[in-house]
Amino acid sequence: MNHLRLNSRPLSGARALRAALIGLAGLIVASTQALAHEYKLGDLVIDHPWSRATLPGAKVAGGFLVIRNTGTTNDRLVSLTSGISGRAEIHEMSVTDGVMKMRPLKDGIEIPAGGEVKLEPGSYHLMFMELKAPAVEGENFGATLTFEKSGTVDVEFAVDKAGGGDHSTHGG
Ligand SMILES: [Cu+2]
Repeated sequence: MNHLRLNSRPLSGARALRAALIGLAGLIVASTQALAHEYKLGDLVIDHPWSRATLPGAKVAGGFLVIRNTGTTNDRLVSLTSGISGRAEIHEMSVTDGVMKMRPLKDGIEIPAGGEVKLEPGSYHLMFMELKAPAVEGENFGATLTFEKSGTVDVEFAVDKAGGGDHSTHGG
């Protein structure tokens, strides 16, 4: 999550303070809702839900995020809903005989105690289907995630550019 790249040259106290303040100001400017946001639900931490801008006429959009389980019991992401789509599913992308395929995980994804699960392009992801509205770059859309033990949480997906997904721009 650290966006600062500190200069390795030794700094005097005053210069170091000034550099720190400038860095902090930059960090505040950079840390808009779209760049870094997280949610807590019981022992779960949901980090930076994001999506990609959809192309005209697209009927589906992906959803990506990281879920950390700081507790001592496993939990499970079992379902989600969103106003942006008629339905939403939890998917897994895999390569079978050299062909990328995705399939819905009807039992959801286990979030192991003390562990984390990354939903990211080419792997586990959320799929918003039967889109009612486009996902627009720079905007957010809401969704409700349901976990087996922890219950439900409302989150906002930050929409990146179409084809975006370089995690270095997302602080994680
Ligand atoms: Cu999918």
